[in-house]
Amino acid sequence: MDSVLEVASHFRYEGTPVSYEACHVGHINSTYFVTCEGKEKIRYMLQRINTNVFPKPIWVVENMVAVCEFLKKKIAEEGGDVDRETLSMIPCTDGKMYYLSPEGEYWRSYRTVEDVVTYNLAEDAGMFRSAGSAFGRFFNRLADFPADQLNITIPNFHNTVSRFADLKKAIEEDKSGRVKDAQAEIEFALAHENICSFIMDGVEDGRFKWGVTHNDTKLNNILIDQKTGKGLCIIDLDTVMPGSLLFDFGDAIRFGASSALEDETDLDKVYVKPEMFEAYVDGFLSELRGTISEDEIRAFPMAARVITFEIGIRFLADYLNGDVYFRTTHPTHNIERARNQFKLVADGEAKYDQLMQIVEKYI
Ligand code: GN1
Ligand code: MG
Repeated sequence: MDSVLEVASHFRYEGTPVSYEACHVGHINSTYFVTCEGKEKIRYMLQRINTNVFPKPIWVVENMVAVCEFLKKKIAEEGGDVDRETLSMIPCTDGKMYYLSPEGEYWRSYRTVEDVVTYNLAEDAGMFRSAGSAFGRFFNRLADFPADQLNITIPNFHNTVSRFADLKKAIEEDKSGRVKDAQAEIEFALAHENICSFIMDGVEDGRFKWGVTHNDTKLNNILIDQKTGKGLCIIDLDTVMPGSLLFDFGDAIRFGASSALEDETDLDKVYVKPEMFEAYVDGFLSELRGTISEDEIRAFPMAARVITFEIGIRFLADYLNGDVYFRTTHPTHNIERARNQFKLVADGEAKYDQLMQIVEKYI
């Protein structure tokens, strides 16, 4: 692999890159914090784009540049802090917004937003409420972004029907001989095929709008201001693409309304927390009132279940394919994650009436 400091030397940083540390969050790209010394110490984030997942890395960078520029204008109009409320990408010495190394690896960089925290678990409803309003605000700010200018970095990213077809293919091919070890999980997945088309059906018949969405709304993709505790800056813009806001809602609940981390293996510890669901609904709708329809609000509990199922079948398919997509630390990692997600699907099913009662309060 490229040397991180050598790569860093190709970016127009203030000061000289002197040290770096790896950041182990995220299943896809490789991320480093680079410290530069000059007049002051400044930290930058340097990321190697995973070209197995993003075969057209330049498309990812183009989207990020366009979205960040657009957001900066909006934030300035609102009188916000353009340096902290969205990412500031750093050009390379040749003016490009990415660096292509002689080894053929693509790198991009932005300035680190300081004095923020991120969470992998929502322990506090107030904080998860502000996560909901941060993603609602993000959606609103991008409402008039010219969606046709976005590159489709991963086609059918949240098309659960096509994700299900991918799983079936993985089962048929059984590339790593693991089908025999995943019988219960495969059975669970096959028994839930009927929920896959829930969101796309609503999009096709016009009940659910199509806008610009983030598509990876995990709680740890929000930088939370250490001083105010408010959701400050949305990161990981790799999959910003046209979509339904139910994708973003569902993914946020999947991750943040869970009682446990995505790779918790003690399934008794994994369940949906209705109080976190409610906090997120409250925050999300505080920003989206007027933009979102009653049909969409009523679809919240199902959307959360569908997107949780979708990520579950993606983990399962990757297990069957031999762990070629998500980063894993051990051979059963992906199937453990799939089990964890399926437990949430089943619990969301059992708590459906309770979640619907919450949602009805907002209609
Ligand atoms: C991946 O970027 P990262 O690691 O947060 C994945 C998401 C999944 C998530 C599961 C491009 O996100 O779709 O929901 O893992 N991103 C991509 O944790 O596939
Ligand atoms: Mg991501």
